[in-house]
Amino acid sequence: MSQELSPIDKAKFVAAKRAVDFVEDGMRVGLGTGSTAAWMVRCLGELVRDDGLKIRGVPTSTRTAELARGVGIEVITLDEAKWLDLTIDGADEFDADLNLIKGGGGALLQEKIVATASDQMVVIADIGKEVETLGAFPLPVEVIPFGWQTTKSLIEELLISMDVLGREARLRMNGASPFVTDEGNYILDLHLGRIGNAQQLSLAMNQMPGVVENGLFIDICDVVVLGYGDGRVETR
Ligand code: ABF
Repeated sequence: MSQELSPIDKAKFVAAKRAVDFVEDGMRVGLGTGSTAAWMVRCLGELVRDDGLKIRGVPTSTRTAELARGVGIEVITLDEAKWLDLTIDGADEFDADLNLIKGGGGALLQEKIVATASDQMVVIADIGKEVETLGAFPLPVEVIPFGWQTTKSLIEELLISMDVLGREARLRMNGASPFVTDEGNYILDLHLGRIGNAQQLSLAMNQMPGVVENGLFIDICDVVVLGYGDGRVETR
């Protein structure tokens, strides 16, 4: 299958295929969102169908839930699972400490809840996601629709007080309307350029009443499985 793919899809596919080696019979598995995670769900579906692998999956979005059911994975809720053995998910950026930016696909809230309720989080990524310092990818922040413009102003003030380089916060749109998450919230994308102290920024933003969660995943990821366009795979 991988031979017909473009280099970027091949990188995503080989990372996903390697990552499913972490999955064992009987596990409760968190299923990430995004194009790389979709490869992983398809690979797991093959194992369920062809090898009789028995797992229960907790999806991180309605998109992933539909895909998982479609490939024959038993889907349960996080509350039914209570705790997960493993989560496999994509990312928008990762650094040498395996800290991440996630949420480009709009599912960061469920992704963070699921990942933190897992014994292990494995991230699958193509080489383009590796960065020295997080922040070139706009940082998604999920906010409550009520008073979102006030929350945006408070975030911008925080960025100034923390001396963050870029300070522009943009409401994510879906055509002419705001993009709405699975949880009914909005997303502000923060164009920061470079995030010097990711942990401090994450904690400070999450203290604001209008902020639900942000896309910085600090000390959550255990392993990154990195795919290359030529089919090589590395584990970090
Ligand atoms: C999810 O999908 C997100 O957290 C991240 O924003 C995105 C990565 O998408 P892709 O795998 O399509 O690059 O994992």
